[in-house]
Amino acid sequence: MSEIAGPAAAALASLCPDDVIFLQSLPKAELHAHLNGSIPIKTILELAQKYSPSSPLTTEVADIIEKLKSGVILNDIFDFFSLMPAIYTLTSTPEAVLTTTRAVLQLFLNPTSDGAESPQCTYLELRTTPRATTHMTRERYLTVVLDEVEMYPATQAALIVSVDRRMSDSDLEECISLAIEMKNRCRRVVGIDVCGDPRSGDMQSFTQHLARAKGAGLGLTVHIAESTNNTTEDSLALLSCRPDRLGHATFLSDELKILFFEDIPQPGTECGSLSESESPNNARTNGQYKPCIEICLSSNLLCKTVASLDAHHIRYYLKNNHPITICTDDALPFRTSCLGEYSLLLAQPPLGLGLSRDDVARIARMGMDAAFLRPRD
Ligand code: 6MZ
Repeated sequence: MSEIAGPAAAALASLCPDDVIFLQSLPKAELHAHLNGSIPIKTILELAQKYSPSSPLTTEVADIIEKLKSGVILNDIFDFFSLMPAIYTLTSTPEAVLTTTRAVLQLFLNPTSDGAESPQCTYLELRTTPRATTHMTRERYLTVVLDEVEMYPATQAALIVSVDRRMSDSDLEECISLAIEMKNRCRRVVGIDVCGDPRSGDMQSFTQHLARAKGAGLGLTVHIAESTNNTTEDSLALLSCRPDRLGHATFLSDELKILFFEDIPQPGTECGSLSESESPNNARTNGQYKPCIEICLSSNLLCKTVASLDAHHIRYYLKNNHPITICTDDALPFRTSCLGEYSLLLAQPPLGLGLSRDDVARIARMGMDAAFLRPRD
């Protein structure tokens, strides 16, 4: 049974059966899916039952579960972050992390999870923030997730370690060290992500850690300019690390886009050097730097960071022939799927962007090309 609702469901419902078959048959990469944001509702309900069999759930957790069941309505992006503590309450033991990871991998990679005969996506880079609780260390958390990822072939599943914008220097140090150690042991650990509430954190202090991760051979993706709260300095600090991919990039200013993606010849910069020198000239890349933009249409619409598909920044990147990839972000609250997100590309306006099948196929290929662990590796 399909769990999708909202804009993705409306777009999918408007397609003819041939279009749906076309979208299902496209090889698709899901490169921006947060583990705890992608838990199937059925699994959340099972976890809630196990969580406290003898006493009622705390009101807060019960309230959030009701909202998730009936469809969360967000006033803005910050409402999204208030859902997470309740979800984390239910996924605080190694057993719950295992159940969750297994369910999310099945959701994306097993046939029929989307009500169709084909898996939602061909290749998944699942991301998650290593969380220490009273029941487990960060290392244990990651090991549990990685063991599940490794149940699938390397052509299908890999892991990105997220660091949260709220993390302290020592938390970052620990998470990046863990990611590097695990990557050295297992090639499925493919990258680092910077995520979390856009209002928090000083990204300049993150650059040295991100440089270390890149130096160790990990791919780098960062949530950037996701909300109007993200300042130019914040984006500059992140861009100075030359991430391989950018999450959202909704409010990246035209000035920064031109400076980084389209500029005239100048030597590049080292990670972190931009804000030290405060010289925007150092950012110029002669148009050679084209980080793939991870586009999450439903997420942006439901978090109200984008008013409509017509106003969506995907149009800028398509017009400028800049690589993009289509992602679900958090399928649980946004009630979406890979098929749902691709439907938003193909459906006619106002339900979708009205792109041609050729354009949609080209976008799907760009996603496959932007994977950190290429299926051919
Ligand atoms: C920024 C987000 C996010 O890591 O516990 N996360 N960060 N912007 C978003 N857009 C809506 N969606 C999810 O998954 C949940 C965590 O991912 C980040 C948040 O830090 C959230 O707590 P994991 O598996």
